[in-house]
Amino acid sequence: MKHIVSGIQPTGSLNIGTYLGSIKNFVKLQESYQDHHFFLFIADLHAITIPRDRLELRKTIKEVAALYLACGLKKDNLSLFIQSEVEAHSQMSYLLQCFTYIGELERMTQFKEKAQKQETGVTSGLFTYPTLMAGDILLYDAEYVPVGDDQKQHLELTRDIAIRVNNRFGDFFTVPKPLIPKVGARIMSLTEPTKKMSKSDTFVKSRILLLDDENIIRKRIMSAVTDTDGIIKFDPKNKPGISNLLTIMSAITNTSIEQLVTTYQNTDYKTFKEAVADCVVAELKPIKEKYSTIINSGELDAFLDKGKADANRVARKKIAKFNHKIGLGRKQK
Ligand code: ATP
Ligand code: LTN
Repeated sequence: MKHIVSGIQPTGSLNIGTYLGSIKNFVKLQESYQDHHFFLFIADLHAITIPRDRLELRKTIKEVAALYLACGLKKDNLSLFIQSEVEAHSQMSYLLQCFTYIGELERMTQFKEKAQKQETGVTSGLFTYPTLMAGDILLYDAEYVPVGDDQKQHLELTRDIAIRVNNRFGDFFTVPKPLIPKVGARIMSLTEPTKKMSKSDTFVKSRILLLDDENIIRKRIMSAVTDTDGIIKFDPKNKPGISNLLTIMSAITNTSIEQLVTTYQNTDYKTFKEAVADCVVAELKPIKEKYSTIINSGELDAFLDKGKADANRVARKKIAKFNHKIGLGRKQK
């Protein structure tokens, strides 16, 4: 069976950027790729590449796991697991470092941006982060990797590493392809719409969390930064705020941006923002309800145990084969 793999870091409460750029897309893909098996995980090993409070981290791991299910993923063709519970991920990351050049890692824009923001020392874990991600994907021979726009470069590197290994040792890894949503791959900050909406932004008003109360959601959207020309049209360069709100509405309602522009072009920003707020509130309401049932049930732990067993079965086999392939260990043939 073919595999689809993706992960989300437990670096903070999830916002509608992560939701529209990844989880909502996973839900759709589960419908269109029913013959594939999905390995989705909580990337806690990635989260520690930047210093975290350990109690906060543990709480967020659980929250992200519950949110995956609350957002409507079906359990049939899914293994949901916590990355650190599958040791092969750390092992594979080290092995792949031996097939990755320093120059390649130095070129990663996410590393450069995160290293720049870092107040204390930049860890070598942050530098080698892309090899951990490559391992996450190659361990499962993923055919597709659904991600937001910001992960394209990491996916390209993963493909380069896979091809390099294959050229040296014969076809060993499946070379993965990214699946990037047409709308919603880059949701922008509500306060600075030229920047990505991010979990780690210090400004809380920049984002809407999946678990925010209705009145907070409405306030954030009504006060989202726009412009003064009063025209509703899609122009990300000159009108990033309005374009971002159109994108959010389009991704949620599955209505094209052109159609939304036609519907709202003769209204004002207040009316349009109220409509955006209504659709965000309606989308998040059932998620919040499901979340509160799941987080307090044994169902989540049972499903994560199953995911851990499924993932370990596949990953352990692959890492053992890889060790052997590259000449490690005692086995001669
Ligand atoms: P942070 O928001 O703290 O910078 P991150 O986005 O780098 O975190 P994750 O939360 O692990 O890291 O991202 C999970 C998935 O969500 C990835 O596929 C990523 O591309 C996508 N994603 C994250 N933020 C957005 C956004 N603003 N718009 C669209 N997709 C996003
Ligand atoms: N690096 C990603 C999260 C991530 C991921 C992965 C995504 C870790 N491992 C494997 C897809 C496949 C991020 O920061 N958004």
